[in-house]
Amino acid sequence: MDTKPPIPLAVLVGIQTPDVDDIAHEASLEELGRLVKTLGYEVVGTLSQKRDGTGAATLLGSGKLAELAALTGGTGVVGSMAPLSKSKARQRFEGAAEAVGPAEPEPDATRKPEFVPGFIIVDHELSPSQIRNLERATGAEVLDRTGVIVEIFHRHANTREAKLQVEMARLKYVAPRMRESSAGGGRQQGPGAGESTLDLDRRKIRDRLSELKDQLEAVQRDSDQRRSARRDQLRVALVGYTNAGKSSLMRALTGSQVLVEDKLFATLDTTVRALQPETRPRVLVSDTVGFIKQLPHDLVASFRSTLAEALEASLLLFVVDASDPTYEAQLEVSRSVLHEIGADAVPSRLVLNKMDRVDAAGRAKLMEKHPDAILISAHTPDDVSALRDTIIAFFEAAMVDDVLVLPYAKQGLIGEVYESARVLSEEYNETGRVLNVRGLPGAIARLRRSLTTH
Ligand SMILES: Nc1nc2c(ncn2[C@@H]2O[C@H](COP(=O)(O)OP(=O)(O)OP(=O)(O)O)[C@@H](O)[C@H]2O)c(=O)[nH]1
Ligand SMILES: [Mg+2]
Repeated sequence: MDTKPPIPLAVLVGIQTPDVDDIAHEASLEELGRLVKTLGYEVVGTLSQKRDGTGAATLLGSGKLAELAALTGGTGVVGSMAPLSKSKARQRFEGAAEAVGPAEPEPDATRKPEFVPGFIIVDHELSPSQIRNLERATGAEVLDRTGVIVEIFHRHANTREAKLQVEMARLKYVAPRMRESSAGGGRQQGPGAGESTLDLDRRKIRDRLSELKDQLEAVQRDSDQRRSARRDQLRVALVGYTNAGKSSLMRALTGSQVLVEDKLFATLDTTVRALQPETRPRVLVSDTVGFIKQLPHDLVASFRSTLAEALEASLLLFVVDASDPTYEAQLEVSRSVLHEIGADAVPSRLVLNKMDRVDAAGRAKLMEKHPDAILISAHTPDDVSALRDTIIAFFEAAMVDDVLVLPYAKQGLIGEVYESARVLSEEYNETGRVLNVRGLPGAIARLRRSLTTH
């Protein structure tokens, strides 16, 4: 069968609290729209509500709620008798509990004609009961920003480590929502009677989480080993908001074919490649997962190890899309995530990217505001080559000259020396090969240790 499933349609709902101005509110909704698109849904309408607090049962006033329900074909009231089509959180949990099976968009087509939006996406974190109430009133499936982000990570995770991490984050997100939705669920019949389905589900989730934790630890031991083999190498990491152009710079700097897409969260795994043309010693560049505002806390925690690459770099290139009117807010978010994972102690340089889309006046303003920043377009080879020079200069400044003696019995280690330091000259004496080297102090100390131990 080659009939494509219909594209799920969605309505966006923005909640504007008094602390958020119109521009930020619009930008946030626009970003949510892009996230929803990344998920494969089509946005067919947007609705905004100004709100003093966000604790209300449905978050929306009755007028807006009726407006929304008219779009989705619901009743507009939270009547307690209105049944939920089927516990959505439960369906999602069942999907989540099956190893890492993809949960395709659930086109909640039950009873709905194709052109009626089946999804409502709220640009705010919702409590489980707010989700339930909104679903009752609108007849559509409701997701909040966090739910969308968790879902994107779930679909895009590639490596085993990322998959395990995302499944953990997803279960943690789904579990409390499931609790509420299945709270009315009956008791089990037969064996195990007395244990409600809810208890069973909770136990299943707990078991699965501890299983995932064990698997993750094993995978992480492997990657820790790989990382420690790269310790003391010259390493720079590209970090920053999603869609800022990190992978584009990675491509340009290393000649690698990493994925570049005009999509949020195109990259979910860290890639490491050598700076091209190659230097001596080599400089390794890491491309990393992008940040976004309100990144769910569990995802921040679970991506700590993906970002461990960045943590161990000697230099962070903080990439920003300078052509985005909200770049400063994005910069703020990225800074706070890096702070949260403890990476703010690593030396960093601000890279204002996409300057090809900024006019002369904008450029002047940026230069005044960020005098130390590197202004660049990832699409301009001269800019990329200047950035390469900056990276090299950073490491050169940190390098020291020293002398290492490679005993004749240890000639096999010469490759290691060349890998982590630059050999300026060498001569032979009665003890072995005497090498004048230049490298990072840590790398030289490590080499000296391996040359003198037996
Ligand atoms: N005009 C312009 N577009 C750029 C520039 N750099 C990147 N882009 C575009 O911006 C979009 C996102 O680029 P990516 O390199 O995938 O961004 P990223 O930071 O890796 O994004 P994630 O992996 O999603 O976090 C793509 O469409 C790129 O072609 C630039 O300097 N100028
Ligand atoms: Mg990327």
